[in-house]
Amino acid sequence: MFGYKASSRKTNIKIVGIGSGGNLVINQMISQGIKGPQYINLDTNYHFLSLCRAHQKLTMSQNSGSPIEISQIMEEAARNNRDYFLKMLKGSDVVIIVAALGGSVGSSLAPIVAEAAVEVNAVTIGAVTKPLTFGLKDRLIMAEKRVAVLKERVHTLIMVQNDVLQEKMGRTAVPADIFRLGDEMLIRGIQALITTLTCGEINSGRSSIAFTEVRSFSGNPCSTELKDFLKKGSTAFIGTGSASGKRKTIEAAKAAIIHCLTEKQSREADYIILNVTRGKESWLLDVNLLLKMAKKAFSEEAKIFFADTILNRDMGGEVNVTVIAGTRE
Ligand SMILES: Nc1nc2c(ncn2[C@@H]2O[C@H](COP(=O)(O)OP(=O)(O)OP(=O)(O)O)[C@@H](O)[C@H]2O)c(=O)[nH]1
Ligand SMILES: [Mg+2]
Repeated sequence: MFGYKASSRKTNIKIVGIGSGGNLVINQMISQGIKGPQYINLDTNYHFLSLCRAHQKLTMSQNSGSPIEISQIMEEAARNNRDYFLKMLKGSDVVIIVAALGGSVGSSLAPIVAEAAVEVNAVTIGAVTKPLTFGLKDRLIMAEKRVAVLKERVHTLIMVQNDVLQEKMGRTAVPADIFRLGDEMLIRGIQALITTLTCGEINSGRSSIAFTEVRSFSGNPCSTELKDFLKKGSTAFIGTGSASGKRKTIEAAKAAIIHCLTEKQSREADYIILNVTRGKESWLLDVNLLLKMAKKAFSEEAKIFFADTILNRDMGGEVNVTVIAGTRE
């Protein structure tokens, strides 16, 4: 079940960062050398965009007014420029839309970009953070509404809830720490997703990847099978864990699974993406044990996509595990 032949055509993945939060995530992915997808920055803040590093940058004019008024104006403008978005996304197999919900730019434009992505026939994924409930009420209402709209428009919505992170980090955590962890989770989640979706394709991961092995535990190429799962429609949550020492892979997997299970909805997952990232000096010991752990924790029926990513550098003995659990609505 190993070593699928790379398809003759590479999977075309476009990742669109929208608004400040979304673009910060994209910028970090580029800085970390995560190669393969085409990156697009979309924002109204021209100065901020000039500092961004995506392959393509799109700006829309900035308006004044309350966040709700600004969103309405922007939505209208985006609707009038639908052809522009269609052109931007044409030819993509997968579109991942990244935004921090609760602001005006990401919240209002993400659903419109999603609509265009579906129209060009791409598997359309939203990867978003939800704001803290102690934030401004306007932002919260906006985020809740947008989650509902996005669930209708995208095929799969991957969510990081800042409130859940705050609970995990404890009362002393400040918003900046929560945002940092949320961004890191999105990055690792997207990395796990694109690694699995592009299994066998050489430059799908970080530039320093020596070898990526993906198994789907059936006869089909896992990218096709995973795309089918994503397309059926689901809400997905991410868990991350790191460990070093003798039982590091198991410990990191345990931490990632526990982390993911803090989102109650993931307890009935239909599919699980499990990505182990290790340095070239580490050995992967028992894949079957990892799979058993995941099935026991989530669901015995869940389909598992397993990716083993070996970075071409020393990770100081540390192993990272990322889990994405997707549940059909
Ligand atoms: N993930 C993440 N979220 C952030 C960060 N900074 C702020 N947020 C959260 O993201 C929400 C949206 O903020 P932005 O991304 O700045 O909003 P925007 O879409 O650019 O729209 P504006 O309101 O016009 O700036 C805020 O309500 C915060 O909850 C960050 O660095 N990372
Ligand atoms: Mg902004």
